[in-house]
Amino acid sequence: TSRPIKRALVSVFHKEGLEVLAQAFVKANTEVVSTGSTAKFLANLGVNVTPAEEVTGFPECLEGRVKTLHPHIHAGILADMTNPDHASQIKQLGIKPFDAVVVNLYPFADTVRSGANEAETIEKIDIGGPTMVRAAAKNAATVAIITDPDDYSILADRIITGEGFTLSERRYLAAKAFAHTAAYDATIIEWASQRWTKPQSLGGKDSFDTYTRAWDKAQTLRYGENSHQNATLYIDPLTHDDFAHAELLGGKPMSYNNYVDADSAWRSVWDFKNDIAVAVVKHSNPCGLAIGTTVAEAHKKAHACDPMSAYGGVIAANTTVSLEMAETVKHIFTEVIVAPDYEPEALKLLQTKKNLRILKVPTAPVTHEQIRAIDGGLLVQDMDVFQSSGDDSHNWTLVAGEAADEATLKDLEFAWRAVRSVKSNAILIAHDGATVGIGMGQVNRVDSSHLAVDRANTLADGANRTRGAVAASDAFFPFADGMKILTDAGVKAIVHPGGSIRDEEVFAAAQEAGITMYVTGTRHFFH
Ligand code: 93A
Repeated sequence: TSRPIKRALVSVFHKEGLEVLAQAFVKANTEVVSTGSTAKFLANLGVNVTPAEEVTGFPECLEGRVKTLHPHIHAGILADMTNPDHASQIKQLGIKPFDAVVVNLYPFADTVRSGANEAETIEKIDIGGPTMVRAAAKNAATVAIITDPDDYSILADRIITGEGFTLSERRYLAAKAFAHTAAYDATIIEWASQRWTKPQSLGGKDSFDTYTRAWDKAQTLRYGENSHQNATLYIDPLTHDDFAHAELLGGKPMSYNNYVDADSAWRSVWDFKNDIAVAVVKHSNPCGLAIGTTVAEAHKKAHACDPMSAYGGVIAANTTVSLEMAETVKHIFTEVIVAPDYEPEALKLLQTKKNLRILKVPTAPVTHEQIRAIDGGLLVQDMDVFQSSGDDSHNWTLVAGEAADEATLKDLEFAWRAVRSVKSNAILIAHDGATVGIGMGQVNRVDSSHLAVDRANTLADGANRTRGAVAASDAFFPFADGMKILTDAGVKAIVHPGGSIRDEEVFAAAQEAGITMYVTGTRHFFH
């Protein structure tokens, strides 16, 4: 099934690595057909190249948009030479078959990332390249398709030895090539669908019949959630300064769990766009979240919520990490720190901690879709962000007690934002712009309330941190019981979405307990 490579078509945007191929072509006296600048490049390396224009008998036109889109090229790629009919047809037509096609495509994603305008970007949508790649891949029966420069050396080898590739090798290369053009198209879809949304004249909301996205492999991780699980990080090919592209300024490579926790922490702090915020996260739940007048103060307040759990945690800040904050962090065993930047002295100090992964992410997270795999399917939803009218305290409804004073209302607003980051069922107790007790991830709201109160008070060296504090619940209280645990502990104001069939019962219990209660009408479940 091996087919020696006597005639090759080469058309590549990136010329790196062509030297090894050129040497092989010269050595084996391979017939080479090539496009404009690739032909020049190969000729300079001593290869005897035939320009594509000579094969097509047609000049390159439309500023290069039409170079290889011609039957003399495409029948040469698509002729299945194991089929006598094909062989005789192309012979009659005076078309010679190709044994190998080497193509890499216009750098569409690089062009988008460089900030090029729309017209420049459109010019970098390669049409002729993917056409050749797909044609050659379809015709793996007789053609070898090479799209990956890492495969040049093996191709060179097989040219020189005269072996060519076996059918199973050509088929593998074909599958790889189809993946390459599919990812290329998916990247174009991502770009186009962001810009070219469905106009009113075509009616309805945007939604394609297939879910198509390209993700570039960024790194193979050491392992997944556990050491027996393989894991890979894929990144958006069109972005460059978001969390997944974070710069690692110190410490060991990021692990799977590090990514999950740090992403969670990063999102938590950016829920507070108008404040300086710091989050300490463990197992993707905050064990402390606070705002402050300085980043160091915010960190101290966040850490104080639960110093025990902060051990081995992830810290995120939504502003430059100061030397003052770094001096505190230095003494806390921390897996990852993520921030938009670091004061030079702070970075130097943190870099002395060899195991601390230091991530720099210059831009705030962008609202994106969230993807979760289920058996045989994919759930895609909009990311949960603070965008509903119920997230604005002006629209809250007072359902028990007196309207909160300014300071209490500020704490309620803080608690409402902070509870978004906590896995459901979530109860969060806060005071003075900091969490003091978090009850996360329980299967009933009573346990979450207990947990929040217990953590607040057992971790406080005898101090009572719930008295006079406020609380938020990510969803309604189905009964008054969970709420009562909070009021019994001295919580003076509660905010929650409301919407339970027993709302009146809950409101009455709040009234009886003499606390202030607001409902938002908006829920922030997080599972
Ligand atoms: O502009 S195209 O969409 N039309 C074509 O006919 C065509 N043929 C090859 N792009 C085309 N190519 C691409 O040109 C290849 O995919 C490759 O990336 C590039 C190589 O052109 P040159 O050899 O002139 O640098």
